[in-house]
This record gives sequence, structure tokens and C-alpha cells, in this order.
Amino acid sequence: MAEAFPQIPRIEFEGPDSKNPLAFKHYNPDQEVGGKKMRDHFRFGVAYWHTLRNGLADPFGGPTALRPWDDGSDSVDNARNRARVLFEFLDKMQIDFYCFHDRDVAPERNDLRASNEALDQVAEVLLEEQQRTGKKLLWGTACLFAHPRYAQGAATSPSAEVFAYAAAQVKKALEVTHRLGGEGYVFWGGREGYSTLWNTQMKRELDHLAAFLHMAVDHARKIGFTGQFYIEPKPREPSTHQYDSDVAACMNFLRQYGLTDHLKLNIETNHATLAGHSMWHELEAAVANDALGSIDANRGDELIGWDTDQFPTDIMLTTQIMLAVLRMGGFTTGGLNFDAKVRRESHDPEDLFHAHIGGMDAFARGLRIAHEILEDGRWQDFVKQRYATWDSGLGARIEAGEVGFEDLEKHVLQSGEPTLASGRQEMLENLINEFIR
Ligand code: XLS
Ligand code: NI
Ligand code: NI
Repeated sequence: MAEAFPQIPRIEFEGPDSKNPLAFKHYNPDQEVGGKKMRDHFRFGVAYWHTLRNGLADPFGGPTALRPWDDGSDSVDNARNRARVLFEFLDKMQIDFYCFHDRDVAPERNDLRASNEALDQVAEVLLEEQQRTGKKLLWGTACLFAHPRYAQGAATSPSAEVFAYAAAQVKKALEVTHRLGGEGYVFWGGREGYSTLWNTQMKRELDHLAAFLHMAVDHARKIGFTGQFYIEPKPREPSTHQYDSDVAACMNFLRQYGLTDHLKLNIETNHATLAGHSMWHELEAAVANDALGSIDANRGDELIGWDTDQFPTDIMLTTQIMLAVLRMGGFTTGGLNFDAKVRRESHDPEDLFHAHIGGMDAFARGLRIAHEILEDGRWQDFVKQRYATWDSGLGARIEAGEVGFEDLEKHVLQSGEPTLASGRQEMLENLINEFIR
């Protein structure tokens, strides 16, 4: 097969002084930070749906993307060909992982049997290419939101027939993920929510969603898939409300239905902001629940109210993300999947490279900065000191559950008004800015 990107060389690290736009200025895969190679810190992944399948249409206009290797048909040959393009891209980008939905890699046919066959035929190429290149599948998933049958939900559809169809589709996607050695499997509940409560039995839909996830866990056990399951929070869009609206809602749901042992979270920056949270908030919330599994690395636009899925280039954002990742001890099965697309105006194949280079360099800087902040220690020392009254005496006794309201009242009657130390927000912001260079 002819190269898809004949004009683009392998992207190499050239250092911060390089003026070459097709080079890494900061990402140096084998360079160690804190005793670990950058590539192992990040476990970068390419999102098949955006990089290979997104035509860049928006609600006001059709596709603009120029993809000369793609004949535009939904033939299996075209799909198999596209799969090979992915591996050329991964190789040239020095990215080790990818993620896909079943319907990104292979066309959907008129019945499930035919769709499964098409998927198998493409999976054959994916496996062959993985073996040839050593690239890996970070996670697989099933598209349970694009086909009209899922317009009213998949596992939360009012129709049991649709639930069954979704289950059959996930069964196959899970088996293919397993065959490809996938390290995880994601559930993003695209239409698992509602458009209006006037027609919705909320409790019943949630029960069904939980039953669906339990079936997936059971089937994984049956076929020997030991990868990590993830739920990906998102508050809305396409639904007006999605049940997995944010980390807190997901954790409550998982706990209520006995699923916390089986699912962690895949957290996406743009979904955090759509939920009215910062990415940092969502990561901290997940870490507090021991449930941070993987990250969909992108960002939104402050001026646009939808999931714009842009490539992350903000150093403060990548610093905060890497602080959370480093402090939890790094990824195990998860990684940083670029669930991001180039802008509609960026229609050339070359733009795919600039986009990923920018994201990877931004994360390399975020990693270095986060590592320096932690090594420096002033920040953690301040925060630790801020809570010092809990480390001994009264605070330690409260934390140990040794005192109640009466003891605390007695204490206050003796000691009087507490003295408070300043929160020093501005000082801390200045301190962090010392490292952003
Ligand atoms: C869409 C989601 C989707 C998931 C995978 O908003 O982010 O891309 O990551 O289904
Ligand atoms: Ni995502
Ligand atoms: Ni998204």
C-alpha cells in the first residue's frame, strides 16, 4: 500500500529551540522524568473516530477533511485500508496506543451478523498491524449512539428490543477488544439519559443501565477478558441529561448498583467543563474514590457551549492533569487518549500531525512542570501545614472518631474563638507560576 502521508517524516524530538513545526520540542519518548520514560508516563492514544473518521462537519455545514487514502465508500476494503493508515500515523507520531468504537473501524450493515463479519474482517488487519508494529489497543468501545435505533437510548431505551440489540453489539465489541489484547473497555453513555422527563421512567432506566453493565462484566469473565472497564462521564449532548453526568454521579451510580469493583472512570476535559467543573475537580473527585482509570485528553472552548473536542495546548491544564496523575502513582491500564479533532478549517492530513504534536508537547511540559512542583515541595508543604490542626490533639481525636458534640462543646467553652490562618491563594498561584516556563 502506498504511504498515506508521503510528505511527512517521522516526528522526532528536536528540543525547545527547534523551529521545525513537524518536530517535538518537548516530548522525548525515551527521556526519563522521575525515573520513568515519558512514553510510559503518558501512554498516549489516538482516537480512531476523530483522527481517521471525522469529516469535520459541524451543525452548520458538511465535511471539509481531505483524506486522499479514503475512497469515501463504506466498503470493508476501504475500512481495512484505513486501518493500515492508522498504523502509519502511529508510527510517524511515535504514539504507542489507539482507541476505537466498533463502527469507526468497520461499517455497520443491515443486520448484526453482517456487521459482525465486517468487524472481524477489519479486526484481522488491526491485529496484523499491531503484531507488525508493536502498537497496542488502549481501549475499545461500541457505538451505541449513532444508529437511529438508539435515538431513545441503548441500555436505557424504553424498548427491551433495543436493549437486547445494544447488548449483542457490546458482546461483539468486547470480544474483538479481547482478541486485540485491549487493555480496557469504555462505556460512554451517548444517549443513556433523556430528552424530556415527560416520557421517562428514570429509576427504571437506571436499573436497566446497571443490569447492562453487570452483564458486560459477566461476559468479560466468561471470555477471559481481564482488561479494565471504564465509564466516561458527560452531562449532556446529545441528550439533555445523561445519567453519567459527572464523576460524583457516576460514583453514586456505581456504588448503588455494586459496580465499583468493576468500573473505573475515563475522564474527559471537555465533559468536565460541560458539567460545570474544572478537569482538575473531576480528577480529584475520581482519585478520592480510587477510580481514576484513564483520560480523554482534549479541551473545550470558553466561547462555545458544546463539546468542541479540541487538542489540549494549555500548559496550566496539562500541569494540573499531570499533578493528579503523578500523585496517584501514574496510569496502570489507562493512558491519555486524544479524544480530540482538528478544527473544520484545518482540513489537510498534515494538520493531524500538528494537532497531535501540540498535545504531546503540551503534556510533556505539563509533566516536567508537575514533577518540578512536587520535587520542590513548597506547595505540598503549605497545604499540609494548612491542615496541621488535624494531625494531633483535638483534630486527630475527631478524625479517629473519639469525640462527639458534647466533647467539642466543652472544648469550645474552654478555648474560645479559633484563630484562622490565611488561605494564601494568591501566594500559591504565584508559586505555581514560578514553574510555568
Ligand atoms: C463523546 C465521547 C466519546 C467517547 C467514546 O463525547 O467523548 O468520544 O470517548 O465513546
Ligand atoms: Ni471521550
Ligand atoms: Ni467528548
